[in-house]
Amino acid sequence: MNKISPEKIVGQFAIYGEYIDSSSFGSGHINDTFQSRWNQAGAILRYVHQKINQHVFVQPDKVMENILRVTTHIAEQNRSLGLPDWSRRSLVVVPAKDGKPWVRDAEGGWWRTYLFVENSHTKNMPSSPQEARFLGASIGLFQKQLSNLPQPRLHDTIPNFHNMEIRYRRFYEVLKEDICGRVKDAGGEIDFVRNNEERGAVLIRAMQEGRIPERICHNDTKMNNILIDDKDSTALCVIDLDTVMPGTSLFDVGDLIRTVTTSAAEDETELSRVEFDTVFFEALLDGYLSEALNFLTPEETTLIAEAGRNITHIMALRFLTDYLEGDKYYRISRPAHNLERCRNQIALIKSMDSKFETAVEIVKQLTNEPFSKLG
Ligand code: ADP
Ligand code: GN1
Ligand code: MG
Repeated sequence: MNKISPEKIVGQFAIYGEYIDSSSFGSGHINDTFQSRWNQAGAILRYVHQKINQHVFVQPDKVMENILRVTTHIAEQNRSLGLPDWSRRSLVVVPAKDGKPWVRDAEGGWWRTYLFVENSHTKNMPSSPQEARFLGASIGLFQKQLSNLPQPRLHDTIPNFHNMEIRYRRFYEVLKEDICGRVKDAGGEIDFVRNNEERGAVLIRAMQEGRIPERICHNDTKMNNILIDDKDSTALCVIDLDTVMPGTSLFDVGDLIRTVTTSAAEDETELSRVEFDTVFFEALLDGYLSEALNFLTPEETTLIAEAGRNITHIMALRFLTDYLEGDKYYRISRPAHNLERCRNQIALIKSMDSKFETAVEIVKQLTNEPFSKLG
């Protein structure tokens, strides 16, 4: 539960009407999210308010600068394409009454407001291959639409966010310090991440060596960061834009694979349920490549199957590090939550490993004979 209340804050945004009420909203791990309701001449409208996590995003003004540029650019492209509902297809920032895209609270916190995208929902797992396909297409489109964002370069809101060399360095420091005395409870998980360090660096090395290009990407494309249209289950709007910054397309496709092709939630503790599903994998990539195939390089497509287990590996390492460090980063709802998440991600990597050849074959077929199978 959120202990903070948005009531004193929301009135400082340029929202017309009479405030009715507000409540906690969503299930993100990072920011504090609320919805509010307003009576606008008899019609009830909702808004989304977020208190930005300043422990994670140390320069919220830079985050908001990126978000304004990205959302404006995508909205312009959707408008010019004549897409209906363009204001539901990218987040719309509601300014404060003083014109700024944020409001500061008495404790120095940073708040922002978005139009509420009505008649949409998020999910932690897809219900059908078709839904997976829509999700993949939405991230392919997102990357495509941002590929012509004018200069300057976006800010690195979290420098080295997916840099495994740096993530490992931090892990070894935390392991050595063992400030919570938890190392003894995580022996198997620690061994796994130690034994797999080399392959964990595969994407970051490909970037460092210039084998894959830098592109603007989202960097946090887990499926509940995509709003799904209630009406037809199409993927409507990519949200949670705090980490949109330069990276590789493979970070996004990797996080989609991690979250869309698993048969269980990220914190499922019954590990026999955690399985990599190749049918969802094929559908997801079929959708993604329908938008992305003509801008990806051959080296990028070759690494797609690897990207799924690489991002899952990053998450296993990050959850484990946070557990050992005393749960400073991710919101938890039970004491060993981060260790459970780590175990789950390791189980998913093992399942991905056991079907890796099939995954590679699927990517090969889709990239030679793109998006033909699912119609
Ligand atoms: P976090 O960074 O904590 O994950 P998100 O930006 O992902 O926060 O938002 C948390 C949740 O709030 C989302 O999963 C989604 O359910 C909901 N949400 C966020 N923005 C909107 C919006 N503009 N309209 C409707 N729902 C939203
Ligand atoms: C966080 O913000 P949210 O809950 O959508 C995290 C991602 C992780 C994800 C794991 C800024 O995403 O990197 O993949 O949790 N976001 C940040 O569920 O660290
Ligand atoms: Mg989120």
